Amino acid sequence: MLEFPKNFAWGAATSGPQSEGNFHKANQNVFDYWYEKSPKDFYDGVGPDTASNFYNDYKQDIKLMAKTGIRSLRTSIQWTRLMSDVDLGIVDEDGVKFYNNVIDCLLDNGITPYINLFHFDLPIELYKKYGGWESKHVTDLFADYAQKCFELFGSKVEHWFTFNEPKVILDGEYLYQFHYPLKVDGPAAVQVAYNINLASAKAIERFNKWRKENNADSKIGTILNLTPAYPATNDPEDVKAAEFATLWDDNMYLDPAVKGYFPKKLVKILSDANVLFDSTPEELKIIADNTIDVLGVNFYHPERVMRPSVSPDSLQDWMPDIYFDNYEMPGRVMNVDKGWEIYPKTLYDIAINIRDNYGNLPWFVSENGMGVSKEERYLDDKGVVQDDYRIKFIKDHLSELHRGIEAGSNCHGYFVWTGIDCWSWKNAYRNRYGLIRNDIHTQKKTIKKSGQWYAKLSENNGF
Ligand code: BGP
Repeated sequence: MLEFPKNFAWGAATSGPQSEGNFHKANQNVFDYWYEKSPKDFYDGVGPDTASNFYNDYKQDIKLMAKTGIRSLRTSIQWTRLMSDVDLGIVDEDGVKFYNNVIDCLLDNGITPYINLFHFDLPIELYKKYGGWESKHVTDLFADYAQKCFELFGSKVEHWFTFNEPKVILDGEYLYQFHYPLKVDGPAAVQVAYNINLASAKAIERFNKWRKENNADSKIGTILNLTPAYPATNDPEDVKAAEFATLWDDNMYLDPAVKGYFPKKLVKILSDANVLFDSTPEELKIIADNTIDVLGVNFYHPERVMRPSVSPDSLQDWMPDIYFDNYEMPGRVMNVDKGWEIYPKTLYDIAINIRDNYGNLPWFVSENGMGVSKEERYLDDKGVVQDDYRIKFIKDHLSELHRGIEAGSNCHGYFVWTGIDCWSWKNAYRNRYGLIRNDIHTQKKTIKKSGQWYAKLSENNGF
């Protein structure tokens, strides 16, 4: 039996835009807008309007999650639901009531809320007016919104997070065209990365002030998807490529969040390439002074890289992947549906990296899970998904995490992605990740085999 530390948080993660549905929502975010313009860009033409109907079903959904052993739920507040005017920062009473109801219902069911403030859902108005995260003004609007959240819900919420996966914002919106505005602009991506780090630090600054004034005991962090890169060989050129990929994908967010400054090596590379972000000493001081208390790590798959096939100097347009090529290791284990490698040992490597290079900061796995398409294939005659592959995936990752904890890494929780099958951006309902199945035609929710297993895992504090 692998036993986890006392008070280990067994949780699940989701987000507002992926679960709630757009009922009574005051404003549109980038996805609502994009879907309205071009539904064909979304898998099966399914948009965010209903998602998993959490807005209407939250009481029943929370009870079901409690039944599957979920003792902490990470979800997000939607800026576009909380505010009736995102530019002026005016709150919407229906939005405030909804989030109060959800938080109360979680607490009544013995589930601790972990509240994130931004999960890819930029209000479209801020993109149209100011250029979204390309604009520093938006970083101030974000800090105002964050402060409102602390004031409104801070008496009940002890775990706060500023952003989910900033790397995906860059990849999807500015580099590889899978999220609106579908740009390909390397230098803009560099500035966006900086601005998001700045926005996070500004929100933490407000939080620290609020916490002091209210004598609160709560904590704030950020959520990063870490994809450490392994070099294809020990050849120095491959090692150099892997080093850049890790600097770009992980350390560009991890270092400012935990240490308060950007990695010097990365700054030098960007500066040599003439694409360094615009910054001021005042902003860098805000970043230095407002680091996180706790880190959430989303982990799905590692990255394997090799030296680039073309020399970076011969290329005209700067893009981060001019420094490395992706490498498909022969024989690697794949989640075929998702096209992602399954390599649980990375979770151990992450645990050790945080222990040794990031001051053994308190952290937790804020997302990890197995996405499978056409999951109705695995329904038994009682209507229960027999998802043994998901149980195996979670067990394998927990084993590596446990090894990291035994080695002294300060990890205090594991949040599976996700509790209830939810809508996922462009992929809509293609990949199912839930411990609970959501029939998207009837909105009927049924606990899967993995959900029954998770309940025992949580009760026994191990497996
Ligand atoms: C993470 C996001 C989640 C979720 C998950 C699965 O990157 O934080 O929001 O979408 O990935 O994504 P997908 O359903 O596209 O496989």
